[in-house]
Amino acid sequence: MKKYLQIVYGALLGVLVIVQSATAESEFQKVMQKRGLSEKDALAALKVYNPSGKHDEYYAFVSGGQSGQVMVYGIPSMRILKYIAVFAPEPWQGYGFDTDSKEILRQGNIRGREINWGDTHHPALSESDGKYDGKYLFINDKANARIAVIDLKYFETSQIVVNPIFKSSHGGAFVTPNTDYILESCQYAAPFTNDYYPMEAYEEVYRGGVTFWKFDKKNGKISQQDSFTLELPPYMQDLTDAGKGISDGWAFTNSFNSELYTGGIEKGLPPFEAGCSRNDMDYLHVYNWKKLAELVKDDKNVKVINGHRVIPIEIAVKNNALFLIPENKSPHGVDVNPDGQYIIVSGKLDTHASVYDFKKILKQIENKEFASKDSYGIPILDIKKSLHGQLELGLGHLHNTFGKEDGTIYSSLYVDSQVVKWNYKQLKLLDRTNIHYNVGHLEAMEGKSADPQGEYLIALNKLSIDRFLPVGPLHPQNNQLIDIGGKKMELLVDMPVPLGEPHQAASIRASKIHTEVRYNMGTNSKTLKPHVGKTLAGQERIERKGNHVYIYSTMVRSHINPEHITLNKGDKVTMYITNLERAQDETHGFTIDHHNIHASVEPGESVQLDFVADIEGVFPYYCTEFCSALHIEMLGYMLVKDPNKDYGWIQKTKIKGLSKEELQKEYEKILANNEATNSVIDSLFKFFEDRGYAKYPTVKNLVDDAKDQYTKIDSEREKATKAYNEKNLENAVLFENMVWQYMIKTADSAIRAKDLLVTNLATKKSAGAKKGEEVFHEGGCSGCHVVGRVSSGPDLIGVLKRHRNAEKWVAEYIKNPESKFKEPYMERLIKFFNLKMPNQNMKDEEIKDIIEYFKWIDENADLF
Ligand code: CUK
Ligand code: CUA
Repeated sequence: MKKYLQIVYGALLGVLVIVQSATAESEFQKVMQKRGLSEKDALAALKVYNPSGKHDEYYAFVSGGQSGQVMVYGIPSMRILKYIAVFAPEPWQGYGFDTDSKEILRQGNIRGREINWGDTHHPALSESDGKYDGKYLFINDKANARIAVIDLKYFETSQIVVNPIFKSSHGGAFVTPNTDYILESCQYAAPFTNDYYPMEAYEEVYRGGVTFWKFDKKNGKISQQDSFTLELPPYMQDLTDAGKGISDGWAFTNSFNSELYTGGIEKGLPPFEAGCSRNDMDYLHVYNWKKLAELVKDDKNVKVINGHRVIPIEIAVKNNALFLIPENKSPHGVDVNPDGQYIIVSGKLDTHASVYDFKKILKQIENKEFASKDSYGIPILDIKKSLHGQLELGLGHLHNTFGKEDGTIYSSLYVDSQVVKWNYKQLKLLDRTNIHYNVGHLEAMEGKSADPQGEYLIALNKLSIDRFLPVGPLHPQNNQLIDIGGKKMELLVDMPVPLGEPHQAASIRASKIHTEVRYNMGTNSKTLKPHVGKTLAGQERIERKGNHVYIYSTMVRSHINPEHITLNKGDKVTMYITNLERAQDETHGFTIDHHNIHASVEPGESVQLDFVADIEGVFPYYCTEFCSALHIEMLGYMLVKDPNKDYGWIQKTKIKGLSKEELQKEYEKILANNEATNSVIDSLFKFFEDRGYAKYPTVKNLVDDAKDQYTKIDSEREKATKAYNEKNLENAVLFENMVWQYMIKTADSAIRAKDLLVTNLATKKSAGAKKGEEVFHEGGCSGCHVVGRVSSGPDLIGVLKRHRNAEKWVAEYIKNPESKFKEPYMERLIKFFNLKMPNQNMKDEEIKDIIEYFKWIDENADLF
């Protein structure tokens, strides 16, 4: 066991474990024992654990199902990073509660009706040459046939489009290899128009289709007028994938109702589920989107429905752009392999996976070699001539994702609750592993791109039954992480998903995502243009135009300007809020009580809130993010009076203040205090200049923030002096207090910057020095000794120079302090600090390391 752990340690950490590991090892075993973990568990834990501050290797974007959101988590840690609000209001982000985000959410209105939820299924990352480029994410709403665009610079929804002719859509979002189009195939067939047609009109009028949403990569928007739809028979199209490599220009969509069955269980007819799976075969739709995109340019090839261009079936057929191939009944996933030659169709009701060969398909198309035609006139290819082959995988094959090695694919078996690894070229089974219950989609890293990365796989399971602490009848879903880096798949960890049902995930290497941390001052985050309500410091104001009141306000640590807003009942209010911060992560939230509004105002952002002040009363407003030590004081009052009422009887009370002498004392005290603080700040700023801080971007950001805060001091000081000269001592004290607030904010950033700069500049610690530092802190030395200044014990800089034969002397002293107390130098120190160093029972090895640490301190003495 000991040996085994040494190997594990050695292999994982890449270090040689020698004698000292005996302690670590037994600790390790103790914890394993206490928590009832096996060696395998411990190994799995090591593979997924991120110590504080360490980032994950991949992002996973996971559909949030019925929440209408997208979930983002890190892999391998499975730590949730964000829920991106898409089709549903989300208060934390202010989404749907401030005016600008409401505009995005309302782009999803259908026939004038607000839709406040969505059923998200398939996230898709934007691609360049079939590879993920990390710029945009797209997600569909199955329930309402909508597609949303998320800008990955900001992780915010930037657009929602409503399909003008579909009533539901499942097969989206899937992108073409350069993100020219986002594909969205219909699911439940319905008339394209908004008219009533009885079910008996199913064959004649109900239709399926695929919509090609034109995406403009430059401005990050779908162009609705450049988008179009290919009409398809009402076969209940399911999932879709776009071709790539040799099949670039083509796309593939499967379906499950070649029977054209229309249900009617309440009339005594067999239900949909029986009727839709009566035939042995359904249809894989094969179409040439590049050709369709050409055809649509000519008006005579299209009919316009609800203002949207549709290419009729017969036009597509006539132009050799649409074909069908039989597939085993009611399949589910369809996935094009990384080089584009093979199309894998999942069996679902059949135990076999089918691998179609695009070369064979193309040959038949070129030779016009068709087996037959369907009742809509679409040519049908021979299945045998199209297949590369089939392989029996197991029960309930739903989805696929590709591995790194050529030909490897991983498939989910919903009924068998397994993940199978196989080779689709050689049609050979390689491995299978049990997961928990009912897996739907699965995602190996970048597994649907042209460049799969392998390493990890997530299984998105529908049921969690007994996996987690019970939370009532509605269970979380269960996403499981599997290590696929080795020969055998290894299940690593379960993650409860407390949102909606996650269908598909799209993963991407973390280094490909480049986000912004702030906006240019006064930006409307939804348009990325300057906001009409952009307000800079000093421009805060309240303007009234009739009964419409415009409030131009700002937020900055730690006040909201203005702090009093008095309105008449019935006033329409437009409130603009600009977050004046430049510092990373200095978000302010804003709400006015009882008004159902909330905004999250990121650094540099301006937001707009619109509401009617329709109830009389006093309504505090405040910042909803704990943004500084004075966050709770970040408040104001909205006072709404009824213009028809007389409030003249209200007595205004005056607060009794301090005496003149007391105020004068207060004033002098705070002046002195500010001067002292200022000299600390000066020395910090000098330190930054002397050390070339600007070379380190994160340090520079912090210093810039500090300087930014510092510049605000002058005007407050002016106000203080002015008040003092006008003998308004009360205000003089308060404004000097404001000076101090800004100094504290300056120091707050500056001290963080200094710590970071020191870490950047210091020489590298030896392994011993590193350990020594740990021992120094853990052993309690840092309770009395602060490096760089005298605290309750002496400063340790130069401790190795203060004694003859110092290394030996210091070692002896740590080991046995009492032995030195009688030395004259020590007698003086003890008297000065009125404290004797206690014996901390350090081991020799630890003392050696501490000395190494002291050497490192001396090497870097000028940094402290
Ligand atoms: S679907 Cu949910 S498990 Cu919408 Cu891709 Cu298959
Ligand atoms: Cu701003 Cu709290």
